[in-house]
Amino acid sequence: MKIKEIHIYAHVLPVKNGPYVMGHSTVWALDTTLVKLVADNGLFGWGEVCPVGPVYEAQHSGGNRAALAEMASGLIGASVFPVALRRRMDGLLNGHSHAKAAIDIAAHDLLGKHLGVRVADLLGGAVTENVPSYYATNVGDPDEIARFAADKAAQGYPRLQLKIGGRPAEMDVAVIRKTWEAVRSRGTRLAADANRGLPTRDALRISRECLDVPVILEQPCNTLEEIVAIRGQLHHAVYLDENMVDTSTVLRAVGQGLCDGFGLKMTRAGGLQPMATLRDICEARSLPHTCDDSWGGDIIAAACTHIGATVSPRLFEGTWIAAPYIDGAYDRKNSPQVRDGHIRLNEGPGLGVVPEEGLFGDPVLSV
Ligand code: 0XW
Ligand code: MG
Repeated sequence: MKIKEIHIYAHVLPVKNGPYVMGHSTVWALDTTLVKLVADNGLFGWGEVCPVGPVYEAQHSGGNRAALAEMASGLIGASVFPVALRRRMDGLLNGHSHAKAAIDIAAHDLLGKHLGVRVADLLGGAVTENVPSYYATNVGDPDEIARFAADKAAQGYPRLQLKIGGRPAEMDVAVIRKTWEAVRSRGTRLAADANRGLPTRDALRISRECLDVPVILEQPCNTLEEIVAIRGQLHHAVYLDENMVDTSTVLRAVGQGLCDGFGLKMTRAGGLQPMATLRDICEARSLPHTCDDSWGGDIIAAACTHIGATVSPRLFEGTWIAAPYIDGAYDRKNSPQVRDGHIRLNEGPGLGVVPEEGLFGDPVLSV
């Protein structure tokens, strides 16, 4: 099966009851890019990439579309088998893993449809039909966040991620302490994600003043060097997210013991095929991790849920999807949604999501 046509679409996803507030940025609407691959046997597959604004990582929507345009004509006639396809993309363009991920996801969708299996089974086999999720709060007022978090825990979320950073450290200490008091009786797991937003001074203070709270510190500081410099003085487990820019960097972090787990991101990794590699590296060293992306609609949500379903449950920290924060589905019947803190795995074939015809208007590029 070879790629015959590529169609690229742009689509806006507004934040429901927005904005969404992180340590470094406040976003109201996100600009997503969808890729439709058509194969020479008439089957088609969908991929997606949607940065949560231009500041979260070194990617932006216009850049992703430019990278896709750069590769598109060179991909006509390429095999949809994921390893061969990744090598072909790497031969056409260096880097730009986020854009390549959209092609990789569409290829998995196509392959699954061709073989009559769902993507989770292509990736090694689902170990659950009900994938645990986690809720990420805004950076906000400690009492409000604690109340909100207690409500989410009561809805069945097994884990919560509190957004911190970009403000006086005592506010973040209060968010962590008050939320823990509000959810501890339920056994809800907690992470505090600064999204690179803390000076080492504040990360040290927050860890010291939350000594008795079992919270994971996710991506506390901007660079890996800053985190490594203070890691020995922190009282909490550290997960890396934004700094893990490729497989090689994850390997370095694992090999040198720089962290206790990861927030793995689908498009930063380059798609489902490299995500499966990262999943296996983590399992080899018993390192817990999430399987999510920074934002996106039903396609990215389905892709993250399929890989999440294959992770060893003892190491799985959940699949975050943007569905609770956005209105509107691409596929009303099969849109991945969070219910009782979990996401039902689509039956497939492929991703099991087929966007409604015409939803994204005319393609911005077709080859
Ligand atoms: C909670 N997330 C997966 C979604 C946000 O866009 C960022 C993020 C994270 O950094 O963990
Ligand atoms: Mg994170």
